[in-house]
Amino acid sequence: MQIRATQRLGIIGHDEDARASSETLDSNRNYDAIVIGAGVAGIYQLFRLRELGLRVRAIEAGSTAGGAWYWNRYPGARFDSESYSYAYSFSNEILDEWNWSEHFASQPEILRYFNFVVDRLDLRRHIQFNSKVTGASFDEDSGHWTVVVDDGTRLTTRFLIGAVGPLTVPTPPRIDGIDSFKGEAYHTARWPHEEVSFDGKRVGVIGTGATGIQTIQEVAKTARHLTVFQRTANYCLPLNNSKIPDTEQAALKARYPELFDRCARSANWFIHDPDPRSALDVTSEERLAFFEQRYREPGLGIWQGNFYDTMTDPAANGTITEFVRQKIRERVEDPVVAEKLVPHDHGFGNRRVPLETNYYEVYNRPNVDLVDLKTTPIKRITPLGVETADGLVELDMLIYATGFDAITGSFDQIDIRGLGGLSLKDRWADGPQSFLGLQVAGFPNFFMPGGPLSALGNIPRALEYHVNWITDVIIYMQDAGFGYVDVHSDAEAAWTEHAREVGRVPLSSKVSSWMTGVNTNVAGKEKRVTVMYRGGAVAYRKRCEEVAAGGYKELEFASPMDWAEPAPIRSATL
Ligand code: NA7
Repeated sequence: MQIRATQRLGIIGHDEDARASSETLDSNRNYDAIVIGAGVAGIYQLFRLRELGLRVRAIEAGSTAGGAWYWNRYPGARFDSESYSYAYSFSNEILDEWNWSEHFASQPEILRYFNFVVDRLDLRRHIQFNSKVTGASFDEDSGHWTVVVDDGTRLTTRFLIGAVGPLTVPTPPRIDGIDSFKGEAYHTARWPHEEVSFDGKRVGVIGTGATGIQTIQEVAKTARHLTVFQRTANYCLPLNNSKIPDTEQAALKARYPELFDRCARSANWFIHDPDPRSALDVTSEERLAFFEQRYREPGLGIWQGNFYDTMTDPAANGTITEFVRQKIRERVEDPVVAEKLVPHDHGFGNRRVPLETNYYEVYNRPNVDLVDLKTTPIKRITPLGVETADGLVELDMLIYATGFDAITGSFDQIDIRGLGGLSLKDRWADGPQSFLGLQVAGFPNFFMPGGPLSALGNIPRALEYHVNWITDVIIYMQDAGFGYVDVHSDAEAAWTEHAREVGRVPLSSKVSSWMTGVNTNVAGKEKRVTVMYRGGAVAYRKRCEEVAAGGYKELEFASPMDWAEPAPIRSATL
C-alpha cells in the first residue's frame, strides 16, 4: 500500500501544519475526523489522519488507551499471537524502542505498550477519555456527521471512523436470579482495576472460551475451591510461552521485516501458515509426528499452520481432532472428568482455539470441580451461589467469562444513522452487509477498520491494513478535493454475497460461536450468519488493492470540499 510521500510515518518530525491545526479538546467541536475508540485500530487511525493534517479527535470509553487490552485485565489475560506479530509494524522507531519480555506478553505489558505508542506519537492530546459515543447521524445538507457523546456534547465531523473493536461489548449470561447473588461478581471484560484476591474463597467460573481458560488456570492456584461451569468443551492447546532474554532482542528485531512479511502472506495474518500437504496424503506416522511437533511448538501453529485441509475437509479434520482428544485424555487423571473436557459436538479448530498453560492439569487438583452444563444445567443463580440440576453450589465469588456481543455488537450500541435517517443496526438486522468490511452503502464518510465482513485473524495485522486502506481513500479525496464518499450499493451487495459464499467453505461455518455471529445471551443473535471474511487475507488484500488500483470505481465521490475551513456547528437532530 502506498504511503503518500509527504506524509511522515516516522515518529520524529510531525507535520508542523498538523501540529498547528490541532485544537485543544475542550475548545473545538468541529473536526475533520472523529475516531470512535482508542484501541489497536483507533490509535493508528488517529495517527494517520493527524499526519494528513486533519483536525482529529478520538473518543474513548476507557480512562487510557488500549481498547480490548484496557478492559480485559482479568488474571491470566495475555496474547495468543506472538507479541512481535501483534505489535504495530508501521514505525521502525517504535519497533526499535520497544522490547517484549515474553513471546506471548501478558495484559499489563500489552497495555503499557499501547500507551507507550500513544505517547511516543504524541496522540494523547487528541483523545477524549472516559467518554462514550452514543449516537452519530449524517446530515445530508452539510455533508457532516453529528456525533453525540454520553456527557451530552455534540461534535461535528467530516469523517467518522468506527474503530470500535470486534470484541468490545461483554455479555453476561441470561440466567434467572443473576442479580440476586450476594458475593463478589465480575465479568472478565469488566475486571476491576484493584487487585482481586481468590485466597480462601469459593469461586465459580461460568464460561470456558479463550478467556475462561486463561482465567481458570490462574484462579485455581489460590482459590480455596474453584467450580468451573462448562457448557461447551473446547480443544485447548499448550501456549508454550517463554521469556525473551535481553540477549535475543536484537536478533528478534532484525527479523521483524521477515516476520511481518510472513504474516502478510499467510491465510489469516499470523506467522503460521497452512502446510501445503493434505492430512490424508501422508502416512499415519508422518501425520502423527507432524501433529506432535506442532503441539510442542509455541502459539497457534497447530491450528493455523496445520495440513491445509484440516479446516475444510471432515476426514482431514477428524485426524487432528482425534489427536487433540487423546492429548486431553492423557493430561487429565480422572477419566470421567477427562471425557467431559473432550469436545464431542464439533471438530478441532471449528471454534476459536484457546491456548493454555497447565489448563487441563487444573482438573487434577483437589480444589477444582467441573460441572458439565450439558448434563447438569444451571437452574438459577441464588444469593448464595449457582443452583444446578444437582443442587446448590455455594460460592463467595462468581466470574462470568461469557464472552462478547461480537463483531456487530459494538456498532449496535451506537445509534448510527446514515442517509434518510437509516439506522445501521436495522440495516444489519438479517446479518451484516458491507463493502470489504470497511464501508456501508448509505453511510457516507463512515469507515470501520475491523468491520463486519472484513478479513480478521491476527487482528492488529488486519487492522493496520484496514487503516492504511481507509487513509488512502481519504488521501485520494484530499487530492481530488472530494468531501463525500459512499459505496455503490451493487458493490456492497457483491462483496456481501462473495463473503457469504466463501464463508460456507470452512467447517467452522457449521458450528455456533461468536465467529459465526451466535451469542445465546443476545436476543436476535441465535442464528448463524457470516460476520467476517473467510476467503483468506491474501485474497482479501488482492481485492482491496484492485479497488484502489482501479480508481475506486466501487465508491461514489461527490461534493467539493474546502479542507481548510472547519465545518459549522449544526444543531443536532438525534
Ligand atoms: P467466548 O469464546 O464467546 O466464550 C464464552 C464462554 O461462555 C463459552 O464457553 C460459552 O459457552 C460460555 N457461556 C456463554 N453464555 C453462557 C451461559 N448462559 N451459560 C453457560 N455458559 C455460557 O468468549 P471469550 O471471552 O472466551 O473469548 C472471546 C474472544 O476474545 C476469543 O476468541 C479471543 O479471540 C478473545 P458456549 O461455548 O457458548 O456453549
